[in-house]
Amino acid sequence: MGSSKIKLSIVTENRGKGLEALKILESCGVEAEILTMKKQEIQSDSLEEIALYSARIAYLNIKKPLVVDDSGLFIDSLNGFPGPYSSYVYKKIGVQGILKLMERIEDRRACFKTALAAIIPPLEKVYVGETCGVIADKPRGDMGFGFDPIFIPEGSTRTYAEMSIEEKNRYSHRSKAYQLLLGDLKRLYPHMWRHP
Ligand code: ITT
Repeated sequence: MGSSKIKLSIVTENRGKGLEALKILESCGVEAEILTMKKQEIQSDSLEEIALYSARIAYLNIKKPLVVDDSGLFIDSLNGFPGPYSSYVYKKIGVQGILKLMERIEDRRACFKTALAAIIPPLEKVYVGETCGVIADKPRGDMGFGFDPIFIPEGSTRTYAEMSIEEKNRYSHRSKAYQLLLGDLKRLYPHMWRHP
């Protein structure tokens, strides 16, 4: 215990996202904190580019090891919409708006994707996690955030919003991206680990 020298800042304005990340990192023994800060975002079709740009700007401001995640919901029958525009679309039309667009559409397949940009000098890298599933017919559950009430991951019959954080983390796009980061951290920064 107590040998960790790096504290990782999870930069986000989205508390739900921050809590998921914190649980993943802490359960693996990496010390982390949520830093509630508005991300500077560029407009791009690439989540990876958006996340990396946001992480670089955040690093210039706080000069501490950090992660930024940019995520999106890609719906097959809508040609990947809302994808990188998920934040805007969520604010404008929300879960009900997506369900309306999906009315009478039989193909309900969709994937959530996270691009997780980490700047832990000298490491600067983007990790991608993806979980596919289907869009539910109606919202279900009151946990989580964003599009959680309408997304049912493959292998479950429940929406993300019907799952505790721990359970969502067993399926989620975000946790897959974090697992890749954790693999690198174990190799590169053994001193970050409280439990070597
Ligand atoms: P930050 O940029 O401050 O981190 P944000 O909520 O804007 O927070 P994103 O741009 O990554 O984050 O998210 C795009 C949208 O997709 C946003 O409306 C989220 O609510 C939604 N979203 C992202 N991850 C999600 C998840 O795991 N479950 C449900 N919705 C999610």
